[in-house]
Amino acid sequence: MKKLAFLGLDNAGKTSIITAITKKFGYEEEISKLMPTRKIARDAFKFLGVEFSRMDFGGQSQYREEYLKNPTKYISGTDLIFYTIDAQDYDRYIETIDYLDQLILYLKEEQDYVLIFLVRVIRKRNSIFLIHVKILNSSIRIKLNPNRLH
Ligand SMILES: Nc1nc2c(ncn2[C@@H]2O[C@H](COP(=O)(O)OP(=O)(O)O)[C@@H](O)[C@H]2O)c(=O)[nH]1
Ligand SMILES: [Mg+2]
Repeated sequence: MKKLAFLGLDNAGKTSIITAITKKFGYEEEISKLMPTRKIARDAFKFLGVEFSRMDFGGQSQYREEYLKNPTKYISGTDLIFYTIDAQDYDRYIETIDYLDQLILYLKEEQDYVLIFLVRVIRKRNSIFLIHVKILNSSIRIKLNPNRLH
């Protein structure tokens, strides 16, 4: 069983991305009605014979505090982490980088995981996702915050 986690601030687009990936077609209406995720929404699926468990981490500040207080309980053993940022939410860049920074501090102690950035951009007129994916390896992680991660 592989564990996937979607993390990021509230309103970053995590649940929308999961919905779009899962449904492939006709997801626009469902996305337009999404409510903020409460705590963690879990589901499971099978792909190419491999079982995946997927966790969509609600991103409101009280939840974030709880995950960071007890990361072993929530994040430990995750194979693939999708950290989602809303590129158009300029006012929250510092808040999202701060959350990512704290997660990375914990992840430093974890082994064998892959961190992928999903940067969401909404084109208002036709509601299309543009997803830029970047894989971080350990050397890039060090670059993110050289003072604290060495
Ligand atoms: N117009 C438009 N709205 C979107 C799109 N994707 C997400 N949204 C809206 O953005 C808001 C936040 O998305 P959500 O997936 O709930 O964020 P989460 O809190 O990170 O799970 C929701 O109100 C969605 O309806 C899109 O492609 N176009
Ligand atoms: Mg959500």
